[in-house]
Amino acid sequence: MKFGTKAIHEGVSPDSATGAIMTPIYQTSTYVQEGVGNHKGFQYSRTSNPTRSALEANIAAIENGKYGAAFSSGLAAIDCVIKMLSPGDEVISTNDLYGGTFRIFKTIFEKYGVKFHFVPMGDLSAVEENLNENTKLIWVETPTNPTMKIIDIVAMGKIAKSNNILLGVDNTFATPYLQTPLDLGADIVMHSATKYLGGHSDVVMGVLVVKDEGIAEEIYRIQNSSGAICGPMDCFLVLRGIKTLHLRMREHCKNGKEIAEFLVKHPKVDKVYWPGLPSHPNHKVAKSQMRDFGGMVSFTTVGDKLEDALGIVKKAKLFSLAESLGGVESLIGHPSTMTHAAIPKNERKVAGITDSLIRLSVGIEDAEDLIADLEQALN
Ligand code: P1T
Repeated sequence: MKFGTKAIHEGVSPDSATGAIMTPIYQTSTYVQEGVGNHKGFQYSRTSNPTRSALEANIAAIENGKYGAAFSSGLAAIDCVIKMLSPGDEVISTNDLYGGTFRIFKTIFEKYGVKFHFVPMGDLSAVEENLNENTKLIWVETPTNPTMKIIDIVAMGKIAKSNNILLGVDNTFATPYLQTPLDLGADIVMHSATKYLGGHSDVVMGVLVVKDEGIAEEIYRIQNSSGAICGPMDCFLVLRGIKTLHLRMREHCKNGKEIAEFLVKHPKVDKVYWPGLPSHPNHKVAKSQMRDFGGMVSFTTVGDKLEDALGIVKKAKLFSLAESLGGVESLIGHPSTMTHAAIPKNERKVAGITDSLIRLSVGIEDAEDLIADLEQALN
C-alpha cells in the first residue's frame, strides 16, 4: 500500500457498535468486565484505550514499523526511551538538537547516572571516539533543530549494529512521508506529534515506533508504569491530522524550496539552512535518505547582529512569532532566545545557533504572500 492510503486507512476501521467511519473518542477511564479477567481487551485507559490504540497502529504503519506508542508530549516519548537505560549507561547524541531534548538529557537523566556525549555527527569518527562498553544508545535528530544538519542514518545504523547498541531517530522534522528511519537501520523512531503529524497546532503529543517485539514490550511497560499517556481527544486530533499528512507535506516542501531560494538571493541574508539546496553541506546524504526536503528553513543575517534578528521576527506578520513548528500556518522563531535558550551559549555557538539565526516553519499558505512578508520584514 502507498503512503496516502496507509495514512488514511491503517489502524482504523468503522466503529463496530455504530458504523461511525471516524474512530470514536473513547472518553473513558475504565471498562466493565463481565467477570474477573473477562473483558474486551481494555481494562484501564492508562494501559490502553481504543482511540489511542488506533493511532498507535496507524503511526506504526506509516513509519513501516510494527508497534506504536503514544505519549503526552514529544519529551515524554524521549523520557520513555532513556528510561530503558540504567545508571552507568552512556548515550551518544547529536550536538545540534531541540533545546528541550538537551535539557531532559542533561538536567534530568544525568542526575540518575546516565552519561550523554553531544557530538557533531557529520563526522563519524566523533561518534566512534565516544563509543565504549557502557554505550547503549545513539540518539540522532535529522534534520537537526534548528540548523538543518543531516545525519547519515544508514552510517549510524551500521555503527549501532556492529556495537550491539540501539539507534533512536527523532523524525519530527522529516515526518514518515519524507523519511522512514526504520528502513534505514534505526531501532526506534520518535516524533513530537505536536508538529507535522498533528499538523494544526492544536495538540501536544509524542510517539515512538519500533519493529522489535522485545523493545516494544519494554516501551509499553514504561508507558504503563510511568503513565505519561495522552488523552483520547488528542489521539483523535492526531489521527485526523495524519490523514492529510502527505498533502500537507507536499505543500510544505514546495513552499520551503521557494523561500530558501528567495533567502539565498537576498542581500541582507548570510547563511541559509535548507537541506534541499545543492550548497547545503549534507545535501548528498539528504538526497539519499529523504524523499524531499521539508518546510523548515533557517537563516542568519549579514553581520550576525542580535538586534537585526529581533527586528525581523517582530516585523513579520504572516509568519507568527511563536515556538513550535509543523502546523499549516507559518511561524518564525529566534532559537537562541526561544526554543534553544536551555543550551549554554558556548555549546549553541558550536552547533551554529548564533545571535542572528532565525528559524522558519514554512506553512502551506501561498508562497508569494509568505515571500512578500519576509521581504518587508527584512527590509
Ligand atoms: O514539544 P514536545 O511535543 O514535547 O516535543 C519536543 C520536541 C522533540 N523533538 C524535536 C525535534 C522538537 O522540535 C521538539 C519540540 N520543538 C519545539 C517546541 C520547537 O519549537 O522547536
